[in-house]
Amino acid sequence: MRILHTSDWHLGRIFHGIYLTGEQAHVLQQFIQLVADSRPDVILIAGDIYDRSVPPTEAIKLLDETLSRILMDYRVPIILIAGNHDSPDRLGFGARLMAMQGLHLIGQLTDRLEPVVIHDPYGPVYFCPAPYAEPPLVRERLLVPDAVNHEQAMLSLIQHLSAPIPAGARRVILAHAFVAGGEESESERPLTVGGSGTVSASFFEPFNYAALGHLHQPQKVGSEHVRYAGSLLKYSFSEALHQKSVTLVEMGGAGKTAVETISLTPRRDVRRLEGHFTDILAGPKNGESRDDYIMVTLLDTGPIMDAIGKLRQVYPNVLHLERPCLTAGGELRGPGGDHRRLNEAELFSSFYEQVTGTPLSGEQNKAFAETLEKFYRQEREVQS
Ligand SMILES: [Mn+2]
Repeated sequence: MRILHTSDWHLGRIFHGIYLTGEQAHVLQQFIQLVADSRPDVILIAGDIYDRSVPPTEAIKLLDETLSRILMDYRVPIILIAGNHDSPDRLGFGARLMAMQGLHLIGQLTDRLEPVVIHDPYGPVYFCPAPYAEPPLVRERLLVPDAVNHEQAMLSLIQHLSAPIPAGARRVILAHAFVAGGEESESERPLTVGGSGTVSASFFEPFNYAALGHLHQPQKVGSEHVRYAGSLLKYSFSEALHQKSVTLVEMGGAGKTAVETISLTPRRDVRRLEGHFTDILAGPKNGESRDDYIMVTLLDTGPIMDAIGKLRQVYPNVLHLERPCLTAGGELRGPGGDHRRLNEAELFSSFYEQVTGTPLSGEQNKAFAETLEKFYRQEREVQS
């Protein structure tokens, strides 16, 4: 059984004010070519298909085009689960009809959730799709009052999905979760406000392969067969040194897996440049593209007139400029440094303290976290 694992496409993503749909189409073209070349038996997409619950129409068209070509031109079945950025109901539209064509869309969690079975010459493989679901929803839908946190909710989901699988049968799980031990990037939205929301890596050990989504850096967690495929593109400057890829998994009749990562090459790279103004203005070195998306950190201390305008004459896609060494006469810096590095809870508490002069109490912090989580839940489930 040959499995192609990818995740976190985030179609419709806006990066520093720029729609990335064109860049995403470029990389998905490579993905389709990879499907044509490697002829997998199944494709697994482990959540965050879209960047938000109501994606722009260009993103919907891109997903439609990509999935249609894979299914119609190459007839490779696809199993796709919702991530924390997706609207489960919108993603799940027409799911039963499309399953008949080989497109298994698992958006909303229901008690009818069951493995998708795909055969190879050695017999069946059970693919267990665990869509992203908050603990309250897992408690309600699977009738498990113990599922009070992400850890317990994932355990309940795994038990539910594993129940119908015969002992000894080969099994693969798709899950969108923060597995403890995994390394975060700046472009993931935390699953809980102010907490980690992690689940144990040991839950995934009994599976022959775990196709994970949520963390944007391709990585294994603990074992070789428990893996994040990583995002389609670099979605923050903190990922400048990542090599984005998809994972090709070869599974034998005994369930042993061999894993290979296949690099994706973006049309424009995301890079960070650090140095003095005149050196950076000298332009790209051999092999570097001036069209890449660039963040510049200037080490100069004095003011520079229209620094970003001049940099853009050399690098047209400079999206962010930092001046950490600026001493006098420059822009004012906010109290918390770069606000883009702060999460919502940190932003709110710094705002509150600035306005009232007193820090947030533990209780107020908790109230803010609960309100924000409720907001995210509504955003995923209700028209926004
Ligand atoms: Mn994601």
